[in-house]
Amino acid sequence: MYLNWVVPSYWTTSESLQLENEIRSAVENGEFLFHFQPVVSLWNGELYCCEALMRWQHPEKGLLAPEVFLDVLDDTGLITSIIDTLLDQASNHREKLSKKLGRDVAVSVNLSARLMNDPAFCRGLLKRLVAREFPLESLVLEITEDTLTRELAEANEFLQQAKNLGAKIALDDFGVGQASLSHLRQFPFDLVKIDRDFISNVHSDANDANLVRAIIQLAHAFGMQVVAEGVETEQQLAFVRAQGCDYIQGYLVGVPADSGQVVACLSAGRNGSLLAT
Ligand code: G
Ligand code: MN
Repeated sequence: MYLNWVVPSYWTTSESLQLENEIRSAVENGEFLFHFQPVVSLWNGELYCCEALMRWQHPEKGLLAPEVFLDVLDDTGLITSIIDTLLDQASNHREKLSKKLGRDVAVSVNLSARLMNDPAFCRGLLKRLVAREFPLESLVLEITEDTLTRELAEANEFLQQAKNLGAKIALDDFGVGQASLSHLRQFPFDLVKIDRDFISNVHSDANDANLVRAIIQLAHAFGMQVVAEGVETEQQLAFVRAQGCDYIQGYLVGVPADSGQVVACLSAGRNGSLLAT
């Protein structure tokens, strides 16, 4: 399902200036779009939600992954211009999915540390969601650990507000980066997503297996549910399932694809079942 996937391995200084300029015009030309990747319940095999993942439909280079452009979008603040595209596409996708399956399906969106620590952005985000009549109980907000290392007060207030309105809050890429166990007591997350770095080696590396097992137990002790990211093989699935993991995401159950392709793959008759239980 992957299209022309091009990820340059490095950029020189002049290339990165050129990249910034290209990104500015790409924003103006509406070249950024969102793909959606299923997150599947291990309890009933059904689709739980779809994560919106940003892509750049570059006119010459094809479809580019976030690694190529996300830092520039974020550092320049241009990312705030994409938020309406995100909310429009997430909202449409949620409606199409829910219609096809005859039940509410959530959509999850990623919020960078920069956005979360911008009070005006946080206030505006809630207004935009309300304006779109987006049911907050069908929204998962994914935040990365680096959000928590900055001044938390404003983000915390926004996250609590969104949670009070029914949104679920997920701690993304748990275990890599600025990991601190104290984050788990700083905010009542609904979900913890285990980074795919840990999942990929659960069968060959006893340390990774121990870490994944411990993270699942730890999150459950806090009343949080767990998503294993980057599940690619039946062995990885069997491992996380045996540890009581709640959800999986990864190529085994669905690659990120455009909304139409994801909806077409789901069979309404099986209630969006993607996995045998
Ligand atoms: O680390 P992070 O969760 O931000 O990575 C998200 C990216 O990982 C997405 O852009 C997606 O294309 C990719 N991805 C999603 N599922 C898998 C998977 O099962 N294996 C690998 N290698 N990459 C994945
Ligand atoms: Mn994410």
